[in-house]
Amino acid sequence: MLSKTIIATALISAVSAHQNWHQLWINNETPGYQVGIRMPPSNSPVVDVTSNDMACNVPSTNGGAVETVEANAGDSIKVKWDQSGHPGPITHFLLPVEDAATATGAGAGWFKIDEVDYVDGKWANEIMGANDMTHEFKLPTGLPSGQYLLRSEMLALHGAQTVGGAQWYMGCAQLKITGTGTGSCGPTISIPGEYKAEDANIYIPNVYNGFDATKFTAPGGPVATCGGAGSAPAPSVPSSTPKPANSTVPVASPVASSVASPISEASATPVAVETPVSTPISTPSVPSNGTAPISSPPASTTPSTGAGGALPEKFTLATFISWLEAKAAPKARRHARALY
Ligand SMILES: [Cu+2]
Repeated sequence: MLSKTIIATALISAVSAHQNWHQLWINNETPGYQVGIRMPPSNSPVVDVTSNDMACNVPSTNGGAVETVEANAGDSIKVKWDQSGHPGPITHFLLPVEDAATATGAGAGWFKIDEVDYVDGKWANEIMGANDMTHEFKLPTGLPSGQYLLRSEMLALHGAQTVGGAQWYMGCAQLKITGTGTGSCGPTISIPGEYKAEDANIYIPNVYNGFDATKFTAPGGPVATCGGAGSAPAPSVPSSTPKPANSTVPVASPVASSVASPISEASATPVAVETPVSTPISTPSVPSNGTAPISSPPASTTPSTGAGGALPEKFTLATFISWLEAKAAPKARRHARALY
């Protein structure tokens, strides 16, 4: 029989198997897997909102080799991420730059062009899970021609009950956009700078207890509008409303098919869990009490797993993960860089 320590070690690494953005499509045509996107050296999150890595993640080890991809204002952009059981929104930002191949992205001038938070009882990651971890949106029609960094951000809230516990996953694509816009887009924000560790949508003390996800709005301000009269803000988000037919089991198939998914690893370990492991980390569905949209430890239905608390004799995987995270909190939040 495995000791709790061994299981804990296995699960900590499983839980910390994170996510990256790997591919984009422009009007349903892709330049290729990991083409046009700066790949960070690991799939670990950034957790320090003051870090320059908040802009485009940890600098790629193949810097300079990334292709800048052509697109037109108004084009449809589809992104595909790794499977994610981490609850939270997805947002997209653009930054006009002189040279997309060399700009670091850190600093002022970013503007938001797309956002999906918590829709119809599902976080963006769950909605994407029902769509092969893809999400589609459009470039604003009023964009001026030029080079841009396109930043895709998935914020994970499963640790947001502590300051610094929110996890940021992001990547930047390099785009050369042809557009007819003559003005600029705004409002703009600075990355880093805009996000503060204790912002109400980043540090959420009650994230597991009474938090109303339906009122959540992702960081970064409102979606921008571009140019002068006649230009439109980012059009609606085609894939944010998945086919209703899929909506009852948003993450089932990706979980089953993704070997790299932390859920698969977790379920492969011989942990004695009582609940089905189909969606252990992400929210299985809106809980009956309706107050804890982020799955893990609804205090009303599972034994307390406070930081110093002991693990109960029988426990669900969600409870165990939350117990682990509480137990290893300081390390777990910084684990990322060290473990990968
Ligand atoms: Cu992770």
